[in-house]
Amino acid sequence: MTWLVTGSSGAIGRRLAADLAQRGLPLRLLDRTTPPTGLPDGAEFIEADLRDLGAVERAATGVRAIIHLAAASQEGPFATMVEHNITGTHHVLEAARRQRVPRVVLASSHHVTGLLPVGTAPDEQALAPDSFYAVSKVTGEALGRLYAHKSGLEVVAVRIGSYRTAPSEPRHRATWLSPGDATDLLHAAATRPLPERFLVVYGTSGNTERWWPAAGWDLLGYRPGDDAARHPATGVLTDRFTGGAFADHELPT
Ligand code: 15L
Repeated sequence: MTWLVTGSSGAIGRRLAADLAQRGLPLRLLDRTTPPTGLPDGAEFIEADLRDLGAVERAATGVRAIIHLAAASQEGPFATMVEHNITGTHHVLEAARRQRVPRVVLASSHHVTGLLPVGTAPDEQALAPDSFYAVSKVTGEALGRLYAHKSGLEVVAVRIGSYRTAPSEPRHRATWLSPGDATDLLHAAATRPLPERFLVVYGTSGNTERWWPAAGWDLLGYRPGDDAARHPATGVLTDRFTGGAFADHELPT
């Protein structure tokens, strides 16, 4: 059965789609723009906007898992976050409920705890969003939990760290998520049996200096292959908060 990937033309989506296609998975890719690098062999592409619930529902027909990556991925005005991230995530979950898609993986963000000072180990309750963007991701997690409870969907929210080909700033020693590890983690989140219908995990590589717990990794069978410590040093950490620059931005108007 088909897998649906939203935001498939973005950085994570393009690499994920290529990797999943290589694993032989039938893919339906959804984005507002066609991928600049072309489609993986055999993948179907749907040009659609997540604000259009009907289009999202059609895309979810006959799907076994949705990996929902599409989002405004930087800080921006509150209205933009509501329109694209909160409404977009609601539409994905609602489409999954209507089309009886068994599993949805939500790309959340470590910024949901970005106002915790560096060195603080968060637990699942310790939400501290560092931006309007992070508030939209908190809301996405809340919607995921609600739909898992009320509709029988299984939902895994992955709090993605810093997705980069290689660490490039001091905080990436803790926050880095390599492309290969991202594919492994998102694939596991879409397939592994879950003890409960809702799960939240942090998404980083196996960084020796990581700040966040690995809770849920064993459950998903996620064994990261990369560690930022194996890359050249990136300088001295000056960030006070785990969210880095997001925590220092003024609120946009
Ligand atoms: C995120 O969640 C953002 O979407 C991305 O643009 C990066 O800035 C990343 O976090 C990060 O903090 O490195």
